[in-house]
Amino acid sequence: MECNSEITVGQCLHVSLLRHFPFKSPNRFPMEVRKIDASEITHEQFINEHWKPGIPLVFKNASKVWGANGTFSPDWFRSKFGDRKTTVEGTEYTMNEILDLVEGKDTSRPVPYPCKYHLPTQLPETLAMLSPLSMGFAKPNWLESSWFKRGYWGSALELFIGGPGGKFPYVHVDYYHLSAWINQLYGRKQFTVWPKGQEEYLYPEPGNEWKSAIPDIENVDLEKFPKYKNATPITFIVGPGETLFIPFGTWHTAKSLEPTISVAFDLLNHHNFPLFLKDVWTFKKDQSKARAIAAMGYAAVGGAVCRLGDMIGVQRGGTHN
Ligand SMILES: O=C(O)CCC(=O)C(=O)O
Ligand SMILES: [Fe+2]
Repeated sequence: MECNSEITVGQCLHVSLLRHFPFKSPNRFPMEVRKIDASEITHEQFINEHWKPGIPLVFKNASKVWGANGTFSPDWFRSKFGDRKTTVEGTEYTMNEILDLVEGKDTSRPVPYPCKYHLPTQLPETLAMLSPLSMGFAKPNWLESSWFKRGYWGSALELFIGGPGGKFPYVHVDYYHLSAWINQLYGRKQFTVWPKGQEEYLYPEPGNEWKSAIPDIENVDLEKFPKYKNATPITFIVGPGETLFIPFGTWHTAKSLEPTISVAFDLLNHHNFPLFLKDVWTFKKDQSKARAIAAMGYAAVGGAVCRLGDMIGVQRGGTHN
């Protein structure tokens, strides 16, 4: 909508905000997750309307630029990487074994969820099919800089495989205050997010504050977790070709509705960097104070270099760890 002289700037702003965030809860978190075509939003609009305010979004087709889009499927993985192994909950499986389980061809044992492959180390051949990783939106991403490729900073570029009803084991916020990008490439997955400010209703586990103590979010024992009755979960489905952006600090969980394949990666830049640094301290100090100080120093220098790189327009490419 164009602003014109017959309406005031205030009205114009109001109408324009309503257009972008049509359903508001009292704390300004939309009651629905917006789903849009990548052509409907610029990178700048994404930054201002979703990344900065921390509002989740589903892109209908941002991953169309990836070779993986339309290619990744159970049959494709069987034919290319059927023998590739990974360990899930302490048991080693081949790709063929996982796919037989999730597709119901093997009913002799439970289907674990999530079955994950760390792409840079376990399926490096596929990385070229996920380029550019940012899809034009997930940038700047300091996790693609060589500073944060070295060592473990809570980030991962992973393939998730799941079967019907496979539930992510807990409701959580992602480690290190990273924002997550979940790219659904095969099958449909159901996600649930909780509006900001509802952590109290989700009972963060003492000592593991990133994880809810509620064991089964679909059947909450309200006698044990009475505050949960105030929670307003938002549940929606992400289908093949769609990408879900989960801003840092957003409580979420997922359930595979059918055989699914997705690729998840994280985003770090100057917006979440201060909270990231705080988490580096919290997590590393459990190992040793000296380690935590060294890690903080390294991350702080890395962050400063990346910030400078953003200012002078350094292009980071490829993938992160
Ligand atoms: O796709 C899923 O199962 C959710 C993954 C997730 O939230 C995570 O790995 O942190
Ligand atoms: Fe997560």
